[in-house]
Parts: sequence; C-alpha cells; structure tokens
Amino acid sequence: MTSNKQGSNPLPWDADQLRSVFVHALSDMYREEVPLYGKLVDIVRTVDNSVLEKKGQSVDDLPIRHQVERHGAIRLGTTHEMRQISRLFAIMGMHPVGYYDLEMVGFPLHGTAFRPTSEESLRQNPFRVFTTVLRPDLIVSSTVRETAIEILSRRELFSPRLCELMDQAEQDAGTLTQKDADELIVEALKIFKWHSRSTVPLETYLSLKQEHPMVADIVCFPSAHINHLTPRTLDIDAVQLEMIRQGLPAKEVIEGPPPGRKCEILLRQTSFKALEEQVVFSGSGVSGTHTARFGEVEQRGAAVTRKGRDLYDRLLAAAVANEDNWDPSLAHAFQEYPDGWTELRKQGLVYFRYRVSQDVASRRKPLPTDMEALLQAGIVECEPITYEDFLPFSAAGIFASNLAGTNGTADRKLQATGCSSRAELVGVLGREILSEIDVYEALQKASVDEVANALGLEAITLA
Ligand code: OOG
Ligand code: NI
Repeated sequence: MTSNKQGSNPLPWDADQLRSVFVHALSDMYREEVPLYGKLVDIVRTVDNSVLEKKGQSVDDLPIRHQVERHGAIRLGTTHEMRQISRLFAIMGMHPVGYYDLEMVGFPLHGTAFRPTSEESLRQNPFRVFTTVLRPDLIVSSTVRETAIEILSRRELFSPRLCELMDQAEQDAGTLTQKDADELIVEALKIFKWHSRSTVPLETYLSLKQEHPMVADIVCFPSAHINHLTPRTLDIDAVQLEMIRQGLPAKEVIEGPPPGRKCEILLRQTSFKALEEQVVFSGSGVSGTHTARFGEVEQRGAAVTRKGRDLYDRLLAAAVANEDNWDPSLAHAFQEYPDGWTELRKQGLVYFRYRVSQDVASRRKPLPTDMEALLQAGIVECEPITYEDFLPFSAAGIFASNLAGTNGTADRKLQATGCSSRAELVGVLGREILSEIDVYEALQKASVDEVANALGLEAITLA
C-alpha cells in the first residue's frame, strides 16, 4: 500500500486506500476461486471498449472509479458477526446505507449495504457490499432453528489478530503501521474466502437446506464466503448477449428498468447462475455439492428522488401485474417515465450535481438566483448523480435465480408483508442506517451550496 495524502489525513493509511486495496485483493481471490467471474470481467472489458470506441473514446475518458468498480454480497449468521463486519467496513470507509427486508420474498434475512458516502470516497472507489444476516426467528422448524443457532455459536469469522487490529484502528488509527494495514487486509480476506469443507455432517446440511437453501448456505461453512462480485458495465444488454453466446448460464431476465432508455436511471442487473460445487462434509467425510456462488454484472444510472422512486415502484408494480408477458409489459409501463435529463430535473425526479462553468462565472451581473435560469445562461452546468445502492425487488430476483430448485421466478412482492425490523438491525449494528435518499439529497445540496458560494449568491432555488 502506498502512503496517504499529505496533510488532510493524520493516519498513516487512509480508509479509501484501504478499501481500494481490499477490493483489489478480493477480486483476485474470487477470480481464482470462480474462473467464470474472470471471464465475465473480460466480457465487460471487451463490451465497454467497443461502446467507447463507437463514441471515439477510451477508458481513460471515464471517471477513474469505473474500472475498479465492484459490488459484492455476503450472508452472515449472527448479530455478533453483523456487528463485527460493520466495524471492519467502517475502518474501510464503508457505512450502512438502506434497509433491505428479504422477508418479502420469503427469505429469513434482512440487511443493509455498506458503502462509502462522501463525494471524494465515491470518486476513488465506490465498493459496496450487500450484507444480510440470518433471522432465526423466521425459521419455521424449531429443530432447525436450534441446530442453526448452536452451530453458529461455535463459529468465529474474525481471527484474534484481526480483532486486535480492529480495536487498535478504532482506538487510535494513527498507531497502525503499513505492515498492520497489510495484515488487516490478509486477515479480513479470510472472512470472504470459500471453503469446500463443511463444518457439519451431510444429514445436518440436508435438513437445513430443506428448511431453506439460504439457511444451509449461511450455517454450514466456516467462512461467510463472498457469493458474487459484480463489475459495472456501460452496456448490460450487450454483456447479456455475449454471456449467452459464450455459453455462460445467464439468468433469463435483466432486472430493473427496461432497455432502450436514453437516460439510464437506478440500476439494471443480470447474473450467471450459481455453480454446483464439490463439498466434503464433516464426520463421514462424504462429499456432495452446494450451489451458492455466482457472477453478476450491473449497469448504473442516475439516483432518483423520493418522487422518482415512487414513480419507479408504481410502474414496476404495473408491469408485475402482467408478469407473463414481462418485456413488453415493462416497456409499456415505463413509457410514463420521462426520458430526458431536463424533464427529469424539472419534474424533480433525479438528483444532479451542479457546478459553475468556469469561463462564464463572472460575466453576467446581476445573476439570476434560479437554477434553471443559471443553467440556461450557461453559467452553471450539471450532471446526474450516480445511483450507488440496490433495488429490493431486483435483489429478490437475483437471490431467487441462484437458489437450487427454483426457476428464478420466485414469488416476489414489492412491499414487505411483515412488520419492518429496521430498528432491530439498527440495534444490532449499534449505529444508524442512513437513508440513501438523504445521502443523495446531501450530495446535491452540497453542490448547490458550492455554486451559490462561488457565484456570491445567498441562495439558489431549484425547479
Ligand atoms: C444478495 C443478492 C442481492 C444485488 O445485486 O441485488 C444483490 C445475495 O444473494 O446474497 O447482490
Ligand atoms: Ni449483487
């Protein structure tokens, strides 16, 4: 790891660098464990290059984050593990954003996304991890519930050395040396590593799997193996076609908004299905198979406002009502979603980052105090803010398509039916879960304030 930026940060390492080094190491590890992931990353690179070539551009024209951008997912077993992982991620500059209740698709899990939230951290490396934890109270069979709790109570995902380093980082990060930071990465990787040796006998595995395949996946292994790592692409439809052409077991449907939009919003995702992997079970040493790990790819668009999200959810619900005919139904429903940046902005559907266009800043006085007028006069320019989060309905589709024995069209609902357990998860984490809308709102507001400041205006009104 290289040394930190001078001056602005008192630590010998910085959380953003630590996160970048970590995701790089994680990606190398996963590429080795799941060669198809490497193949998918290669497909993404080829597709992106050809998209850029058509525009007369190269990867160097993209923001630096694009080439390193990944998200991953882990499923944890206990509240203790969840609390510990939130400490580890905080050291890497990743904080809980958004609450995801997977009970809505019949999974005994809930979770959050750990991710950077500041403009600068996102610019450097926006790595995010969709992190869920088992809710034993939702396990129907009391025998399975007790077995799961008992097995998990004996598991320790965090090595003693990692715990020491985390304590040290939290008390006084300034005392961590370069060697300590490197060691922290090595120890942290162990949590995410795959083990083909189960900690339980085959019969136990089968009984947990019968309750729910996720329960077996979470409980029966010594680590919280990362179950996918997702690169971002510029053209997910092309990647999907290429996956099929190269014989990868691609999921049938791309989740999220329909194809063909000029202005991409939120997130579109597809995956290749989980691999069947050899596992040796404890006791008898018999081997069997387990399916859990897969590959996924995503295309990210603009972050939408609360109003924009409500519209998205309403149109998606309309499409779901006609699910037998998915593609045309989705396309039809989304005709109602505006597809021009100006319109999206004027209707308050998308968040934007504003900045002063250098050369015209001082020319016109008095300046208008209305953002649309400033934009029109060319004094200010803007770009949509990238959506950094997940979509519960899409996540449910990704989850479902990777479960053995389902065809990927599990019964998904848009709203949770049970009572929300957000407060419970906040208690587990011991810290607030930020609302993603608040984070985007704050980013937009900071940029508006900066513009006002630079132009010497007291306030600027948005459309
Ligand atoms: C997580 C699935 C959700 C996404 O991209 O929506 C997800 C899991 O299978 O554990 O990663
Ligand atoms: Ni994912």
